[in-house]
Amino acid sequence: MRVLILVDIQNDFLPGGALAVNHGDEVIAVANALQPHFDHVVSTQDWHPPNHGSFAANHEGRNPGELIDLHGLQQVLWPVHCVQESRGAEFADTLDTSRVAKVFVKGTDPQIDSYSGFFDNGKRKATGLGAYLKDLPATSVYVMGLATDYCVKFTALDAHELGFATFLVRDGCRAVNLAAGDDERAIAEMTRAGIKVVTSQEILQTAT
Ligand code: VGL
Ligand code: ZN
Repeated sequence: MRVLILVDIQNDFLPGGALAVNHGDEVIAVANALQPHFDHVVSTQDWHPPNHGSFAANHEGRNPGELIDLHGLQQVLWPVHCVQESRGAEFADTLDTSRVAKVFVKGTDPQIDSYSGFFDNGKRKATGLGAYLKDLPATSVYVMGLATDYCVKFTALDAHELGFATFLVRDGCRAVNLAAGDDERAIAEMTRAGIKVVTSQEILQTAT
């Protein structure tokens, strides 16, 4: 079974949001167009408590973009974003969520961040997405959403590592690009790992 994973298509990652990704809103149309062509659709949702350790505001004198050690792991500090129950954490208004069978939240533990939809950044706890996909059973997974260089990348890498044939929908992703070129570097890293890069066009042309 072919599964589409929509990564963090949430208000705070859209233009005007707390952690705005340039052109992040452009992935919504891609997500809506692709969903009817998949057997199954799931979504991840960044879902932080207000005291989350990835927020610069929770570390005195620190600013977004800085690196700290957070309980033994290197952590980029972010603006306060995707706080549980906030408007910024909601899925984009125009995202069609009617086909999303299940939402996997991540980043709920204040002590550790979670870029991947499968595990926290220390791989200490699973979100349940891996077991869920194996149970379906998913054979191939297509990953798209926000942001290419963080949550999309780590979700795709973990999917591949868990044994799913993994595809990155390139035009369905946009990057944070803290440093210029992070977008391309992330895609190169995924390609090197064995993830195949495809376009939504290619999927629609061969879709059932
Ligand atoms: C993300 C930074 C912090 C993402 C989430 O969805 O890519 N990036 N939290
Ligand atoms: Zn986050």
